[in-house]
Amino acid sequence: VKTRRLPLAATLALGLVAAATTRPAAAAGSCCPTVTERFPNSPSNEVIQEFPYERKMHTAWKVQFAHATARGLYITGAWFRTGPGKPWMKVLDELRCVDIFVPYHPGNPRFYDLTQYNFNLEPATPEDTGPCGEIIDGVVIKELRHHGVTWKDDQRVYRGSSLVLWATLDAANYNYIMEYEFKDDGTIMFGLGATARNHPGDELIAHTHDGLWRVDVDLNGSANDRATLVRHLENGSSRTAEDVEDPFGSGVEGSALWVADEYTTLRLYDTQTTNANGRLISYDLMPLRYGNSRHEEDFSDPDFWVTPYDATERFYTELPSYVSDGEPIDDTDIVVWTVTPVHHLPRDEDGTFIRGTWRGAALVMWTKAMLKPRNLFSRTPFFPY
Ligand SMILES: [Cu+2]
Repeated sequence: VKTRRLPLAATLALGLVAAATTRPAAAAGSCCPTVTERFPNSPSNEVIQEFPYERKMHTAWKVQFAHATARGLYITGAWFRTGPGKPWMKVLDELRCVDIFVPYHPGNPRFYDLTQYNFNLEPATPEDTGPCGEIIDGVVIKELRHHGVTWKDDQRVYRGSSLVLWATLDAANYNYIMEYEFKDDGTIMFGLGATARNHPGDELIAHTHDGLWRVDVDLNGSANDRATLVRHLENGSSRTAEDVEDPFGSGVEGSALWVADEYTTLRLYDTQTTNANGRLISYDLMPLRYGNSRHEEDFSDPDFWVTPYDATERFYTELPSYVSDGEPIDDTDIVVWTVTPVHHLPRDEDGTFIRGTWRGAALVMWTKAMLKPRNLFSRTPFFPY
């Protein structure tokens, strides 16, 4: 741990939205905020993280999570507070990786790492937590992570932080890091990091690891959700461009492609909630990926699916049948499904055979998706107005 003077923005407290009005000082000689105990009245599966700014609480996340065999780590609820005195606003209901599809280039094997096996989370180690983390339930790591510059304007700058919850799915030889990041500006990032030992017998065979996600955004509550598809279009020789926004699936459940040229964005509104400027609040779902995974399986053809909420619909591979009856999805409780694909081309950095035994660990390869707030604030967060 380096000893250095702390910038103001780094004096964050791993904190609690208890009645406390004074912030604990940062630990001397540490780049970490002081880690305090969890709020005693919180349920054991809940963490609350404040992001103070100029000695007052500015934003905060309250996140509930769960973990289970064949499910790994998942989020069961998340609420955000946009400022001091503002109420908690619900953002997420369940956010879960419902399967991980792993097809190998020769056609076989084709693993479903969550629904085909009973994999558990790997016990967390002190080395997992880093300097600013703690272990919960022996398997979940909660950390405060500095994510760099949030905004900068000449001599002014705001360096942001995130509450990160992660755990490692022990998929036999393989490991998946399941990570959920809640940024101080309201952004949520989620994804899988693929690592550990390449499949025995297939160590040098290329494959993909497709994280298949069920994303239940319940902005300001479960009712009155609306999904639209936003596309960027260039108008050829006129040199103009436009962005068009259409109701997802014309208001009926279905699927859509992510088109890189169009910056395709799935926008998720609450139709009844506006910010101080009178604009509807929403979250933009944006993939952060290197390519698209397309396989023989029908569910892999599109990149986004939207269905009405149905507690019995839990399997990504069943999506083509879920949407076949064409239920309406506008201004109701909806669920979004999307994929975070990792393309794994084995290389020597993954490991090597030493006297006939494979030794090494594939360096973590990430693919994520981002939920970015739009008009959730009415002006720039953390800006010294
Ligand atoms: Cu792999």
